[in-house]
Amino acid sequence: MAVMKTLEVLLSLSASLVNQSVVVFNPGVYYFTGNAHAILSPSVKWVYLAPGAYVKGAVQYMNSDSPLKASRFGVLSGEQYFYQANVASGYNNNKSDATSLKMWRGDGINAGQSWTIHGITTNAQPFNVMDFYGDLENITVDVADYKQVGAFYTQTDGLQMYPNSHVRDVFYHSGDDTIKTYYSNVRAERIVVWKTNNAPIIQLGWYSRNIANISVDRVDVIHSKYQGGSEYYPRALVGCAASYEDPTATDTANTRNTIANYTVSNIRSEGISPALVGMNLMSNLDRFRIINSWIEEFSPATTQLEYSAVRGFTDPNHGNRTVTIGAHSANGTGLVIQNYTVGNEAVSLAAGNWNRTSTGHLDISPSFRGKWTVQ
Ligand SMILES: *[C@@H]1O[C@H](CO)[C@@H](O)[C@H](O)[C@H]1NC(C)=O
Ligand SMILES: *[C@@H]1O[C@H](CO)[C@@H](O)[C@H](O)[C@H]1NC(C)=O
Ligand SMILES: *[C@@H]1O[C@H](CO)[C@@H](O)[C@H](O)[C@H]1NC(C)=O
Ligand SMILES: *[C@@H]1O[C@H](CO)[C@@H](O)[C@H](O)[C@H]1NC(C)=O
Ligand SMILES: *[C@@H]1O[C@H](CO)[C@@H](O)[C@H](O)[C@H]1NC(C)=O
Ligand SMILES: *[C@@H]1O[C@H](CO)[C@@H](O)[C@H](O)[C@H]1NC(C)=O
Ligand SMILES: *[C@@H]1O[C@H](CO)[C@@H](O)[C@H](O)[C@H]1NC(C)=O
Ligand SMILES: CC(=O)N[C@H]1CO[C@H](CO)[C@@H](O)[C@@H]1O
Repeated sequence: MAVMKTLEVLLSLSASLVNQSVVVFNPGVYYFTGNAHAILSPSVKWVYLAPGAYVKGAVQYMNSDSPLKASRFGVLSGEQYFYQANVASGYNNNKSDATSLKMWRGDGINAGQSWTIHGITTNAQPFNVMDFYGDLENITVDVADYKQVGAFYTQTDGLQMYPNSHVRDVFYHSGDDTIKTYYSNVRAERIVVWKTNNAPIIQLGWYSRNIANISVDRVDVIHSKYQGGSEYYPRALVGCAASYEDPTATDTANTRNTIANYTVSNIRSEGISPALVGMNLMSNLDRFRIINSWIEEFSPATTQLEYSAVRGFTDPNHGNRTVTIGAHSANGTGLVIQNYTVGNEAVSLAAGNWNRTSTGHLDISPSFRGKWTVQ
């Protein structure tokens, strides 16, 4: 194990740690400057940030054959970086999904690897907080007691949850896709969110996805600061953005793909809130349930943020068919909203207070009549 001293972090971590498997930051303040970050030696599997360690930098794992880890109660802070700092552009602001700096990055990931992050706080990220590269279908993430603060910018996403991930006890201050459910067999629970303007809080869009068995339970939105609704980039508690490549197109579906067996439960939103759902569906939907949701109050009507829209896109490769809801669900009901309350008022079909202009503000495409319910 290598114990870092302040001056050493300015040296190339790759060169100085060739045989080390653990890097330890003891209590103290460390910095890499705004145009460097820690590209770790391939031998390094574990970054240990002791309580009281405050590291101004970003971490890039280069190990391709071991479980990876970050732990203890220190802070990793991106405060020295420009917004969207692009490593390939000298850390200047130049947006690139591939090379803008992630606070946590892993390169050359192989099947069977995992990443554990326990206890850590990430501050002031310049871009997506975390992305790994390589075989992302076969890496899993284990997150506990994680805090993310200082979302001063947009593009301040939450963590990726690769297949079979378990994410719990998290605080997110986030300005973009926050709880990102892009993969199957994921459980996310006990998440407190302070949301700034961009993107839905639970995101499952951008591409047509074939995913199943996802559970998001006990989400407490303590504050949200959306400025206005957005049709293609829904601002809602649960949402699917339209196509990443062609956001205003509605023929971007793949009707071979289905989002199934997905449950959001016990989601509460305090204060002025956005819509419950905003879905531009590029996949079929089956057994999608939103159970026990509470919205304290909606944003003022001028923002158009209160409308829950669900609309289906067409698939040009399969006869321009529109995606389906409920084709493989009990009673053909693919979207079940159960126990939805706004303020003190329970919203349901039976109570007749669900539509666009009444309490629930659900504006679901008429073509899906009978395929969804609110009860
Ligand atoms: C920004 O990044 C793109 C590639 O993503 C590159 O072509 C371009 O030269 C970069 N611009 C600057 C100013 O570095
Ligand atoms: C669903 O995902 C959980 C992990 O969240 C996993 O334990 C379980 O085995 C999965 N179920 C199926 C049917 O794959
Ligand atoms: C969804 O769950 C049902 C019931 O457990 C199961 O029969 C079905 O195969 C699952 N669907 C997918 C796509 O995993
Ligand atoms: C309905 O949801 C609320 C939270 O909004 C919860 O407190 C309540 O227990 C739920 N009711 C049932 C019957 O589950
Ligand atoms: C699908 O829609 C496109 C654009 O409207 C049209 O050109 C094409 O002929 C349609 N294909 C089928 C199979 O209907
Ligand atoms: C299917 O619909 C029937 C009649 O409306 C209802 O009694 C039953 O509970 C429904 N089943 C499910 C699984 O929702
Ligand atoms: C919406 O629901 C309200 C309350 O039930 C009703 O008065 C109104 O006519 C409905 N609007 C539409 C367009 O159906
Ligand atoms: C090597 C390995 O585990 N590959 C798996 C990666 O994930 C895909 C999709 O789930 C599987 O089909 C592969 O078998």
